[in-house]
Parts: sequence; C-alpha cells; structure tokens
Amino acid sequence: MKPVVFCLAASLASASLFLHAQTGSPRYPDMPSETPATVNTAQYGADYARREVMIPMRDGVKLHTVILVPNGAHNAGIVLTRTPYSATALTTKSYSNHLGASLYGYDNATDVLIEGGYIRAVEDVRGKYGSEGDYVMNRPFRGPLNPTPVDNSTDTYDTIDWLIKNIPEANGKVGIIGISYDGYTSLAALVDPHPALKAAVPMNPMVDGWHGDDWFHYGAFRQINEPYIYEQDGTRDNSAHWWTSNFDDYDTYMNAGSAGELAKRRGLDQMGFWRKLVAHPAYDSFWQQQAVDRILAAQYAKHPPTVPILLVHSLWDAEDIYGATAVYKAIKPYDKDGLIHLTLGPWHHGGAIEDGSNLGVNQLTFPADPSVYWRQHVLAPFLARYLKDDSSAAAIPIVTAYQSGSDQWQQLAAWPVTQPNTRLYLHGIAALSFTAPTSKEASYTEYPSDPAHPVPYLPRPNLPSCYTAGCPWANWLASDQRSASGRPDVATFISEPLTAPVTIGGQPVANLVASTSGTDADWVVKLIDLYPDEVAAEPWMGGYQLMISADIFRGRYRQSLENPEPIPANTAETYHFELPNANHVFLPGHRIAVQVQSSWFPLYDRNPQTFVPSIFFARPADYKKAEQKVFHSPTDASYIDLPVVRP
Ligand code: PG9
Repeated sequence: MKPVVFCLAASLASASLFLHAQTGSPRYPDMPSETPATVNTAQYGADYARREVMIPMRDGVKLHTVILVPNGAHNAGIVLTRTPYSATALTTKSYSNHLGASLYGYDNATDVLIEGGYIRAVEDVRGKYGSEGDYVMNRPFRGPLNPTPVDNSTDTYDTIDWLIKNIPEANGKVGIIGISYDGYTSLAALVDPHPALKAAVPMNPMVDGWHGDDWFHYGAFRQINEPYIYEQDGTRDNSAHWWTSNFDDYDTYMNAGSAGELAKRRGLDQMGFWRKLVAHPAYDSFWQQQAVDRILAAQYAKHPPTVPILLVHSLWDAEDIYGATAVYKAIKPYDKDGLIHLTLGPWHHGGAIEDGSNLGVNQLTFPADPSVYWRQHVLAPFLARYLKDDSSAAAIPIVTAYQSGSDQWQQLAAWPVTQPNTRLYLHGIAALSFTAPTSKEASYTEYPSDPAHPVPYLPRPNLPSCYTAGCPWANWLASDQRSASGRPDVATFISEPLTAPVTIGGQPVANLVASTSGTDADWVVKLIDLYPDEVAAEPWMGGYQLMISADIFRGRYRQSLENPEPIPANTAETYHFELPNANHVFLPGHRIAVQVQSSWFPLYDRNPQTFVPSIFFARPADYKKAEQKVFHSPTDASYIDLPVVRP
C-alpha cells in the first residue's frame, strides 16, 4: 500500500513545484530561479541575424522556420529548404556568430550560399520538430491518398508567400534546395508552384519509394531502413530510438528471420508508415500515385514547366539512385523553354555538397574535387541567374555529366547520351563478350542460393547504415566486389582485357534468362569494371572490381510489378529490367565483369525462395535453399544491353 501513498505524495509535491515554476512566482522569493523567461540569442559581432518564426499555413497549423539574414543583405534572394530532419540542427552546425560556421554542409552548399549573399530559410515540415501538425512520411499530395486540404505543395506555397512578405531584406525571389527527403520537398514545391518560386535544386530526391529509391528496389525490401522508420515516425523530435542487439547487423536480421518479425520484436508495428509499407508490398496504386516523376509529368503535360530546375544525381547513390534521372526522363519532353537541367556526378548520396575527392578510403578517387567544380561552375551560376536581380549569370548546360574512367566533366545537350544498343552476352566458362553464345558451349551456369547463408552486400561485420567518418554505408556501392566474386553462390562472368575503350552513357538493361528450383527468387545483376592486376598510381586498385551499375529484382514481379506471380520451378524465365544510369569508360587493359546472385543481405530482406503471400511475414519453414541456373544458349541468351557511345 505504502508505495502508492508515497507516489501520490511525491507526485502532489512535484506538481505544486511545477505550478510555481509555471506561474513564475518563485516558491522561495529570497532564492529565485536564475533562468530568464526566454533567452534571446545575442547578435553582437555576428555577421548575420537569426530569426525563428512560426509560419501559419492555410489550415492554421504553424511551421517552425529558421531565417538567417546576412548583415547588410538588400534585395537578396531567399534559398529555402524544407526538412523532416530538424531546421535547428541544419542551421546550428556550431553555435557561431558566423553564418558560414553555423550552416551544416547537408543541404546547405554553404560556400555557394555564403558567397551568393542569400538569405537562408530552413523549415521543419508539418509534424516534425518545431512545427505543429501531424507527420506523414512523404505526405502524399492532396487526392485519393490525402483527403486533407494540405500537403507539401500547399505548405511550401504558404511558406513562400509568408517569406516574401515578411523579410524586408529579400527581393521576392525564392529558390528551394534539398537532398534526399529534402530533395522530395524541393520537388513538391514544383506542384502548383508559388509565383515567387524561381529555382528548384532537388538533389538525390526521394521520388518513387518502391521502384528504386529508399523503401524497395523492384520489390525487394530495404529492411535496414527499419530503424529510420521507427525514429522518423515514432516521435516529433526523433527521441524514441531503435535499440541495437548485435554489432554485426547481419546477425540482427538473420536472428529475426523476416523483416516483419524483426519489426514486431522491436515495436516498429506501432508506426503508421510501417503498417502502410507492409500493406503494400507490390507496386500498387499506393506507390504509383505517390511517384513524383509521374505527378510532375502529368502536371507539365497540361502546362509546360515555368520554374527552372537543376536535378542532381549521384552515380554511386546508395539511397535514391532512381529519383533524379527518373524525374528528368519523365518531364524533359514538356520542357519547351530549356528550364530543366540535370547533373550526374561521381558521388555518393548527397556528395555534391561534401568533399567529393573520393568514394571511400582505398576506393575510387578523383584527380580534382568534382563537388567543388560542380558548386562553383553549375550550382552558383544557376542560383545567381534566377535568384539575383542581376540575372547576367551565365546559363548552365542542360546536362553536366561526370564521365568516370576518363575523369572529365562533360557539358551535354541531353541525357542519356544514347539508348541501349549493344548486347554484352554471358557465356559458359564464366566468360563475357559482345558475341552471342553458340551451341558449342555450356548452356547454363548454376549456383546455389541458401537463405541460411545470404550474400552480404558488404564484407561482415555489417554496421548499421550510419553517416559518421569510417562508416562504409555512404560509399558501399563503390566497394570492391572481389569478396563476392569468390563465393560459390555468386556467378561471375568476365571479359577478356579490353584492347579499346568501351564507353557507355545511359541506362544499361539486364536481360537475365534464369531458372530456380524454388517458386520465388531475387536476382541481383552487377555490371563491373575489373581493373588491371596492377595499377601503379593507385596500388589498391589492382584487380579492383568496381560496380558501375547494379540492382536487384524480386522475381515474383517479372510479369507485373503490381501483381506478383509464383515462379514455375526449374523453368527458364526472363527477367528484363533497367539498371541505374552510368557514364563510364571501361579503359583498355580493364575487363568488364558481370556478377549474378540471389541475395544482398542484410540491406535487402531475404527471399524465402518459396512463393508466400507476403515475404514480410514469411515463416522459418518457408526459407528453402534453391539451385539457380543462368542460361547462356543461342535460344536462352542472358545479356546486358549497354548504351555504348560510338565515336
Ligand atoms: N533518402 C534518405 C532516406 C530516406 C528513408 C530512409 C533512409 C534514408 C534521406 O532522406 O536521408
């Protein structure tokens, strides 16, 4: 009984203390609190003014926005970012009275924003951190998926309207910029845009979560994002944290079995977005109606684009490798005035605003920092041309593309440079060539796929995806594939050393003819640049196997992305799917390699290899070892159709 009374008394005492604190009258007048009612950030010596405002949206919800105005700003353009990752965090890299030291690199392109004298506005999206309202992951646009009168389009419109009316130092021109989710909000601004929106820079944007961005790739679920969903959906300030259980995430996900079982064990099923994910494992209307490339194309089909756009794609983007080029492909046909621009850079996710001189330690390096080049020669003039009153800044090329292999920037009139036009055939005895297979060679290559021992996407231990120094996540797409090529459950095909360069500029297409002894399967296809045995200038690149373009396809969707079908066992089926864009020269002395495997773990959930209604909830007994066959015969030829650029 006592504990209850104690608790009751304790709670009454703390309540009265709390009331005193709240009413402001000190409980002990002779020893009042030293804490002021509010703290005003001192501006002495600062080179900018910091203002924090709550901007009212049309439904009355107020959004927290940090506004940073450089001292002496006059007729300045505003550069806006709308984020679910904390406006305060993005604008207080350090508590400095120098603007350049305060802005985080992420989203900010600090050098360009400071040199350009722009006013910086960063806003918490509805439902996150300092903003009011309800959070919905990538809030669908108003319509069948969103019956409310508000979305990220209306919230951006209302925000811009307030900014241009309430910042006297501004010139009435607003640009929006952002990476990843903030790339998605940058695209959302283009839906029914405010007339003051004069430029958009969506960088590595989330565009189609099922097709090839963060949630699935061709139906294979990216389960290592479970912690992200837990924390992003869990609380307004991301204060509920996913707990770890193993240093090696490979064990975390293996111990649970399915992605759904792990979610249940961790309480992820409390989160609304998780429930939506598991309710829509296929490419149904839930995903199709949210695909931003489709939404913008439909809008521009009615009214051509009026806002200049600079889409930014990273060639080794581990998170949103689909979005930017998919939007470009979808909307460019409606661009009557040459307003739609695209950059393809040799970066990881978000690399354009970071040190871009390499893709990881003892991985791919570049002779000069491509990020500095891009910020100074592409981003800076683009923003200046459209956000400054003096629009004398030079026009930028429609496409600025970094060609890996030759290590040079290209100014192009269009992307892709060419469509797939040359078949690179898989052959028996692990060979690869531009000539079609003949009946004189083995008609297939066989490999086992055992869900009890899935192929790691990186050598173990697999650390949780993290962004601090030393974390391999950001650069894993440029990691050496030698560790995979030696595995019996990875089929590797290698060409002879090239005697002349092979240049590709566009999207390769995988055409895999394969069978499985199971009734479902995943197919991973990797196009690889295999370096010479020794590279004098960079010894660590000797024999390196660098992925140039790779993806995973969940076999149940081979006939329809919306309606999964079991795979008939031991029957050759064709899997035909686009791989990510590449702008690369395979140099003489290099070889081209292709790897085929049936798991990429723990990044993607395991395919049980027996057809079940939902892989999210496959049971332990469903997971069965299978024998996979990749066919390379005259009638069942497997190949990658390359967009070869002819001199
Ligand atoms: N696109 C990034 C991401 C989204 C969802 C899960 C994990 C990463 C990002 O917005 O940073």
